[in-house]
Amino acid sequence: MSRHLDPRHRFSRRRLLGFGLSGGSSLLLGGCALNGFSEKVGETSEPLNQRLEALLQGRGPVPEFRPDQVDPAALLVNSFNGIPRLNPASYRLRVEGLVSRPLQLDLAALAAMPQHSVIMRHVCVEGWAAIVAWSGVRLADVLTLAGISPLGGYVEIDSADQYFESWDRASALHPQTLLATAMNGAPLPVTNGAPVRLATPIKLGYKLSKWVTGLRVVSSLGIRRGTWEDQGYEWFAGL
Ligand SMILES: Nc1nc2c(c(=O)[nH]1)N[C@H]1C(S)=C(S)[C@@H](COP(=O)(O)O)O[C@H]1N2
Ligand SMILES: [Mo]
Repeated sequence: MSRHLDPRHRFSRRRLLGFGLSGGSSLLLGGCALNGFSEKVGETSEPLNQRLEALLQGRGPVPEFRPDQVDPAALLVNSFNGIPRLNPASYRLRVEGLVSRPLQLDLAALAAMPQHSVIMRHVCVEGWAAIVAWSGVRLADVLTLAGISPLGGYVEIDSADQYFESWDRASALHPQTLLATAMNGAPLPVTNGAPVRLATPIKLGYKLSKWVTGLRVVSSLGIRRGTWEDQGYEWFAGL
């Protein structure tokens, strides 16, 4: 756990966001130039424009692992503020902020939504990784149900242990980003975030909030960006 606090490791990862933004903006200029060009050449430039769209909207699906590659023993428990015990009967997931229909979803409502699984590598900056199978609902489905505003560029995530996170919209809407209620084929253990935690193959472990109690759609990032981010960790933390 000390590695999370050691400033020497703060910026050791590639700055993916910085790279993506500079690449994206030059591509955007390229795209504008191409628009005039595409009127002349017609269909030939269409695949280029589609590629540009995909880059601007975020990335596609990440390859997954096989069920026999799941390694339950490799998944360490990382909790920095104790283990909150939420009562499943009274649990509600709040969805608020820039949404047209604020929600309070109980576990039955989440279970009634389409269920998805992802088998992914969980990577913790402390230097361990584990292949885990998560199941639950897509975060995108919950945000769509709530009517996420086009102005909602970010999602803030509250947890019962006061852990805090904020995500970019594209990562939140990514089809492999789940609000997981099951792990490795069994109900999510309390130590791993029951009843609801975030799971995605596109971000580092510290972005994957456990014991999620609230989602708030916002138009810009606040002063607090995340429990670890506010101590110098990379905010985008893409994998
Ligand atoms: N609410 C909450 N979420 C959290 C944490 C935490 O302390 N509290 N730790 C994070 C870190 S650093 C990691 S690596 C993963 C660990 O998940 P696990 O305990 O299920 O292995 O949870 C993340 N989500
Ligand atoms: Mo971590």
